[in-house]
Amino acid sequence: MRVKLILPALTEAKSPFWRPIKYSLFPPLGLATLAGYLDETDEITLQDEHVETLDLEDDPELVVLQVYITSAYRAYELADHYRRKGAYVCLGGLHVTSLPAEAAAHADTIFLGPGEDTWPAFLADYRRHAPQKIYRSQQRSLLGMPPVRRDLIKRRLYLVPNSLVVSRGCPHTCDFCYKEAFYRGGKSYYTQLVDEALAEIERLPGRHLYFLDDHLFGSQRFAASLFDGMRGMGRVWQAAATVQSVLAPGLLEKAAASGLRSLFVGFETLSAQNLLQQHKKHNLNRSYEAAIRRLHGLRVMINSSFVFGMDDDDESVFERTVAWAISQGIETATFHILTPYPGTALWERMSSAGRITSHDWNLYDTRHAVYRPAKMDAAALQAGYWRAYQDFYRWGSILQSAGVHPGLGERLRHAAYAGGWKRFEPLWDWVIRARRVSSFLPLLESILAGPAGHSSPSLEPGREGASRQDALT
Ligand code: B12
Ligand code: SF4
Repeated sequence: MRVKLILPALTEAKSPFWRPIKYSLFPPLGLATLAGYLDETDEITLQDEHVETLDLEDDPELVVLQVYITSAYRAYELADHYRRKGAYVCLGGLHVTSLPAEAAAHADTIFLGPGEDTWPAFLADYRRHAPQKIYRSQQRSLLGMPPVRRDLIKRRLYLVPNSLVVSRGCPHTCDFCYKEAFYRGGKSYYTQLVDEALAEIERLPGRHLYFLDDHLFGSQRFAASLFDGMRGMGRVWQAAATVQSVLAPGLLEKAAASGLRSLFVGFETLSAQNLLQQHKKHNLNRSYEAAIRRLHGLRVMINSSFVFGMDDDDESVFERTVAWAISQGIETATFHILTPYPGTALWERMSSAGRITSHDWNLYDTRHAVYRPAKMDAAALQAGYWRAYQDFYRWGSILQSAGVHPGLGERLRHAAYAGGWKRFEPLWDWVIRARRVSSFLPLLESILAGPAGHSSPSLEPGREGASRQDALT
């Protein structure tokens, strides 16, 4: 069978004028996961429109498209194209799960939720010529799943080819998060077996890893065993977790000892009122400053996530948030405009209050206000969002924030890392066009690893030194 898997891109990612590095970071892991269920005899093509021009003149029998909200229109265009050519088209992913009726108009079969149960079921039905129109995921498990088909990934086109997920979902339920809508009808948080996760890590070449799990520390037991197992592997890695889990005694130390060098942390807002309204209760009454001190104490850099436009935010929120982040020595920040994704509790609340102002999914990219904010107007929200990025990433701010760290090594690492992402964007644009992104991975690894001789203070003496680090780099 000739199977084509496509990750469609939103327009911005293909711009002939500007290619932001974030679209060349991670390969299409979800599709490579689904490819693992295909037969050895199947002829498989995997294309990621973020990094390559799609070949639309081919003649696949089965087409699989992964649909995010911001790439939905493009995905439908591609689906219509291949259906006209006589291919059987499958649509799945987050947006299909949120709005199945919309997606069904462009597909032969749609899939709701994660694919580990529905996709093999469909393949069996398809091969006996009895596919259904819709498959809903119910059996949630990662046990015994086939290896991700990484051989289909064009590693040289990505800065971070070693992305992986060892869990799905998250134990929490924040109103604005995609996850409740996506995991409806089954478990919304589950993990791999530690041994299977470690085996997957062993299979990955090189040194750097990026865990794309929503909350890698979501199960303390799982995370602690994983980090114990990773110790001595000589990896440097990045991931995402919550303030609460950072404050949990012992876990962060294990993470740092196994190579954690930068953590994405969902601070989201400095307002308790906002946290309450969005049901992000696990951030309430937690000292953000204490979490930051713990991370920096273990020499873990912080990528802080902030969401602007919650109901307690007025126009002062941008300056206040940026000033606080700089004063804390936070290395990088990701700002978002609050976005009510269809299917979420936030969407329900905004819709019933008549506050949604746009149904153009292209604008649901966390950079546009698609609803009426409570304490400022939409234009002020958008302007403030862009100002926050400018203010946080100007050289003066980077140097001020780097100066908060006590050691010269940490200051230099801070400036190199923050500057590298945002101040050298023209360089990234050139590197992407020259298709040389992967040559920058060693630089990323050495910045993450930190100053020469650096090791986490929590390491047992000699432990990391005796690792397979040299063989891996
Ligand atoms: C990596 C990532 C990116 C990467 C690349 C995406 C990629 N290579 O896949 C980059 C950096 C480019 C990116 C960009 C953006 N992202 Co993003 N990203 C992620 C992240 C962290 C991980 C995705 C991943 O690999 N997951 C692991 C794999 C195994 O799971 P999966 O991809 O979901 O695939 C499974 C299922 O979805 C399903 N499935 C998917 N397709 C199909 C098809 C069929 C036929 C079947 C059967 C099943 C199926 O089966 C797969 C296996 O279970 C997610 C958060 C998350 N945890 O998912 C956010 C996330 C997907 N991103 C999001 C957003 C908003 C964005 C941006 C708009 C952000 C911005 N402001 O710029 C942009 C634009 C995205 C776009 N291209 O349109 C939202 C999406 C919301 C939505 N409703 O669509 C998420 C959920 C983050 C969040 N918490 O809000 N992103
Ligand atoms: S903690 Fe993060 S991943 Fe978990 S539900 Fe909240 S926003 Fe989503």
